[in-house]
Amino acid sequence: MPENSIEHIDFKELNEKSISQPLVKHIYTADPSAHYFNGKIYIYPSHDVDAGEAFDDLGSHFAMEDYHVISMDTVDSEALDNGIALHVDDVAWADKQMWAPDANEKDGKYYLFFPAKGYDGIFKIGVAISDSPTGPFTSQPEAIKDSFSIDPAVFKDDDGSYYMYFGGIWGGQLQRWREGVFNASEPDSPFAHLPADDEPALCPKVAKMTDDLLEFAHEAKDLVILDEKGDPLLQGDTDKRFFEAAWMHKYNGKYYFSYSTGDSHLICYAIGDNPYGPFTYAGKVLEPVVGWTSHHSICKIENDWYLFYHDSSLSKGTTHLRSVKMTKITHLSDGSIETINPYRA
Ligand code: FUB
Repeated sequence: MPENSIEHIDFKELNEKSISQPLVKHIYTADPSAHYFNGKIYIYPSHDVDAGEAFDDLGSHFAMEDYHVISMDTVDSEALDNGIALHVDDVAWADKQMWAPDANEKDGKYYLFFPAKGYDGIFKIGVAISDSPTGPFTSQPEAIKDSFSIDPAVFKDDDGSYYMYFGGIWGGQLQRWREGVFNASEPDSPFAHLPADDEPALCPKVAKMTDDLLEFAHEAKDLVILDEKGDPLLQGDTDKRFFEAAWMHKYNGKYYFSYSTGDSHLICYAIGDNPYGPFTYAGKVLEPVVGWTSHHSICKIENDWYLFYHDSSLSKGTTHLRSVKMTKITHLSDGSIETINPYRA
């Protein structure tokens, strides 16, 4: 449901048709990365605000300044806002745009991974550490060496290795890193520097983390997504190719890489046999939500799997004022994921 149709939406009816309601309503939250740590649910979202920035296709209106961690005792409990966990003013290298974060735990310490623009206008990814899953987090003085672009998701594999998946095109600047260095040439347009529609799509990136979770253990690699014939998806496959919002989960020994298709407003997934891929496109997780962006995470809680996602229904379609929601998700017996429609017919 792209935002250009919002004038036709009856929001009262839409709320009644929504399969779930916002987890919190006193602030706007988006891009939820959910984890189940020590028997409790922790959600690491973006904290949406209206900073008065003009709308553009580079996402300048997403001018977020801090992160709040949301916690829940059980899937049916009230969702609690634990206050400011990290503010951009406390990150020496970051200037603005605290976009979609993730977190993970190792040896009793909690690591918040987050993208932000530096003072040079280039997105990098940073790490901040806390003794508590709800923060407050203390940032490292520098961004992760050789990090770039947005939307980090850090997955812990069964052998105790951690991998970061990241990247985002258009405002996320992934297209400017095609040669391994930031391409600063004009124009500064979301549509410049992209492959042609009949060329392989830009790939999300994957890097194993060092043991201390503070750096990449190797240069980030392309995560290739293949179509059913075994060919890489093309940039013109806009209803299937990667745009942003990387996430990884493991189910029955297979690796499920899920992501947003951005301008076609879907959450899709691809399946692989190892953390690096290649992955084969497998279908849709979530149909379009109200608002331009779609961003999610998939998390096992007790014996069930849940999709955490966002929409802009609470703000009546304001695309940068979103609300985090959750709903159960089903892996079918053939390993596919049942597609969710966020609004009943
Ligand atoms: O919240 C800002 C950006 O919007 C995120 O980084 C993207 O994934 C999209 O949801």
